Formats: sequence, C-alpha cells, structure tokens
Amino acid sequence: MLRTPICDILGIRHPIFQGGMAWVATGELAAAVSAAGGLGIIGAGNAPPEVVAQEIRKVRERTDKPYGVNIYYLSPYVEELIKLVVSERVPVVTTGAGNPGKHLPALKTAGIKVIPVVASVSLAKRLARQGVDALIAEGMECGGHVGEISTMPLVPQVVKAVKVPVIAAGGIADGRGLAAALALGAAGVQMGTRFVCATECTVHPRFKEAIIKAGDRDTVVTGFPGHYVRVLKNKLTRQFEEMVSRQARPEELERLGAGRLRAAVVEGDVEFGSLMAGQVAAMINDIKPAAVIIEEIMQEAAEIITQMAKQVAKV
Ligand code: TUI
Repeated sequence: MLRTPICDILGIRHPIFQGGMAWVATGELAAAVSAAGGLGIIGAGNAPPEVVAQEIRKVRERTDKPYGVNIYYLSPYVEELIKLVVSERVPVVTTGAGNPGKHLPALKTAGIKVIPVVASVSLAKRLARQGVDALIAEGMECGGHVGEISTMPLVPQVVKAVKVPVIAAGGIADGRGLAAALALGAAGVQMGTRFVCATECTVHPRFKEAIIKAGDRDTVVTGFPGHYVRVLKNKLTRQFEEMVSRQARPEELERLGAGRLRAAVVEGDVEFGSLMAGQVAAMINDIKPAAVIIEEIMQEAAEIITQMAKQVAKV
C-alpha cells in the first residue's frame, strides 16, 4: 500500500493523475482513471463550455469518485469554463499554459481544489503564496506544450521552494517513474502518454499504434517562440522544420499547425496530424485498461521501494 498526502487531500486511492490532454482526455478516459482510484482529468483544451459540460456528465454517469477538469489558459473560453466548473462543483481543477492566479478566489470559494501545472520555480512560488492546494511540476520530457526544464532538476527545486504537495509530470510511464518521483520529493505523478494507450481512451487507433511503435529518438520539439510542443516525428514535423529553416513567417507556421491535433486524434492522420506524445512513448508497448495500468504501476513502485530499503538495511 503506497499512500501520500495527495491521496487524503483529494480522497483518491492512488497518487496517480491522468493528464488533462486536449481532445484526448474525454469523460470516458477520466471516468476510467477515477473509477480505478487515480485522478481522471477532462481536458477542456479549446472546447466551448457546453462540450466540456457533456464530458463532466459522462464522468458523473460512470463514477462517483473525484475527478478533475484541466483548463488550458490559451483557450478563448477560460472565463466561461471557470463559471462552468464552479456551477458544476467540479472537485478538482488543474490548469495549463498560463497563470490561474486571478481565478483562485472564485475557485477556492466554491470549494474546488486547484492544482496548476507549472514549468518553473518562480511561478510555483507565486501560486503557492496565493493558496493553491498542490502543484504539478511538468518537465520538458512531456508531450504537447513544453517548458525548458527537465523533470529530474525541476521537481526537487519546486519541492524545495513550496510547502504544498508537488506532483511530478513529464517522462513518467511506469512504477520506476513513480518510485523516482517520490524519491525526488513528489507526492505523486501525472501521466499523459501512458493513458493515451489506455483501452478507454477514445483517440483513433492509429494514434495509439504510433505511440506503441515509437523508439527513443522518435519525438521532437517543434513550434514557435511561446508555443513549443513535443510530438512524434512525421511528415508534418519534417515540413515544419523545412519551413523554419527557410525562415517562414510565424503566420505560415501557425496555419500549418491549425487543426492538426484534431486530425491526429479524431481522423488518425499519423502523417500530417500533430501526434502529441512524451519521450516515454518508446516505453509504451501495449494497450490495456486504465485500472490495469494503475495497478501495475502501484505494484511495481512498491516493489522497487521495498527492494531499495532492503539494500540500505544490508550495508
Ligand atoms: O498545457 C500543457 N500541455 C499542452 S497544451 C497543448 S496545446 C493545445 N492545442 C490545442 C488545443 C488545446 C491545447 C498541448 N499540451 N501542459 C501544462 C503546462 N503548462 N506546461 C507548461 C505550462 C505552463 C507554461 C507557462 C504553465 C504556466 C506558464 O506560465 C506563464 C506565465 O504566465 O507565467
């Protein structure tokens, strides 16, 4: 049995969050993760509030366990989404790609646990002072939008800088990753790519297959200043790189990227879709139910920690 303070704060059995990935983290996936004792998180992405409300209903129909909604701060609907999560009394809100500071009073008054994703120590400190319940420190091994610091140096620095629990994200897909994150001082982990290959994840099967086939050097960070994303290499990333090398205008690059995540997730366009995935893609070799993913990780982490403690005892 491996419990950490985040389990008690949120009322979950296992210290495992499922990343709130835009287009990917639907109510079906979030419900499966929450029902299995982790924290399932709906990814609002750029979706309008009525779509997110439907995903919330899906979770509620399937489980009465705690779940979350991730609000992406570059969405045009941030204000409406804040109103939605407050009126729906969503138990947990995670945030990404921005600073949720100004919405903290409204969310806290509604009794919502607020857990922002940060990629730097400075934002972590500011948000901890403002009263967030926990933080997710995301290293640049992750898929999608990336910061500049890797998980191994980011997590201990954030842990040292704040008093609230820190969840490690980026580069974690198995029990070894959970044990390592706990060793860095984290109270749990968030995983995205591993849950893309959950049975309950509704992405196109070709997206899942692309992750399963990926090797250690098959992701690349592309994009433009202020919006770098890690994706699986394909024809889209090669075209993007060719345009960058001939110094194409940012508008041209933006046009090339528009709608590409939807194309990957919904249509299974593995050639010209944006296949957002982390470096752990190379470590994922199968599709299995979220509950099995979680049970195996918990088991493996407990075995590693027990083994390590024995090694210490021997000396
Ligand atoms: O947000 C993510 N990951 C993402 S966003 C995304 S792109 C997307 N595309 C279409 C529709 C919707 C979304 C793909 N992956 N991760 C969380 C994260 N947040 N990582 C880093 C940050 C971050 C960056 C800067 C958090 C705060 C921040 O603060 C800036 C400031 O204002 O201080």
